[in-house]
Amino acid sequence: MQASDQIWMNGKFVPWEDAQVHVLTHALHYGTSVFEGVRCYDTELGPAVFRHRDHVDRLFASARAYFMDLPFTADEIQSATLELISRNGLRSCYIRPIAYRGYGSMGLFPLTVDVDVTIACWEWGLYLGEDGKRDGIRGKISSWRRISPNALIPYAKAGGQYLNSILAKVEAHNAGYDEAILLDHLGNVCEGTGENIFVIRDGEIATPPMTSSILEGITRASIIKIAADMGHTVVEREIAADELALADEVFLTGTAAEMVPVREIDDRPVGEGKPGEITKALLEVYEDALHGRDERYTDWLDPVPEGPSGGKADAA
Ligand code: PPE
Repeated sequence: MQASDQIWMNGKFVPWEDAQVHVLTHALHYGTSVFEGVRCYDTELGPAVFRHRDHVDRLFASARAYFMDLPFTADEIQSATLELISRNGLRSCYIRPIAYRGYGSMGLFPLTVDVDVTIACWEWGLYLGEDGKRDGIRGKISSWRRISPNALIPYAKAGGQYLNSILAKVEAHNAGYDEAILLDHLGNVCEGTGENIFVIRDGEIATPPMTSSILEGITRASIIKIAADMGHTVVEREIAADELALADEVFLTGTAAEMVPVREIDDRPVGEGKPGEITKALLEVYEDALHGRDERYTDWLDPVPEGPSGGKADAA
């Protein structure tokens, strides 16, 4: 990965290489962490974080789901992130805030273990590649089902939950596909390993609802808004697995991946086997929104204050 200069750890800016944890950190053993993936773009307004507060709010919602009290406020996390980007002298980057049960005691009762919070940011290209975004990717319906609300908390973005995504990702990769599409425990279409999914047929844009065990994606919400503003009908409804075979267009959305057309599912072309017209039109407006080129969506951007960047790390 592409290292940057500093990482924010529990209120201090430390050099990248010093941001270490003990091997008996609780989260390393039990997955007791909650995190976010956020992006900062080089926009018309200068470097700006996309839907920053929505991500911070979701971090706190995930933490609540696992009984974690963060020792910082949402405002503190948000302003620490902006300062971190500025100190690292980055104009565009991926941002990873994480809150986790730290070092102190072992065992499955976690409430006695302190919660640590760190924020890192670095330059990270698109998750499914630039060519994936341009030409579309090849998807495989996973034999793994998405974690169900009977066992975990699908709306939370928690570290341990990603073992489910990892199983699906490896299976898809080993079978020669770019990404897995997971069904929920009832067999309805759910999402990718790190992206939400949209399915278009006869002009209707559908996406699975909260009740299909999705992570309620912020990119998903942005695309729903943009599509509605473009006059499309977006329906949040259960999508049967076999609807994928009938779809005219399918695309995935996520912060790391952004918006990615799916050109093939299980070796069957989606529509004409290339990104469709509605997908391409949405992608164009979405790109404009990310880069501050569309006034309707500039409220989604949290500008990084200009200032002397590259401040020294705090003493350990
Ligand atoms: N579902 C899952 C399971 C998921 O992890 C993400 C984000 C989404 C949907 C889309 O949510 P949003 O980013 O708010 O639109 N996945 C993050 C982590 C990916 C990773 O590889 O790490 C991300 O995209 O940053």
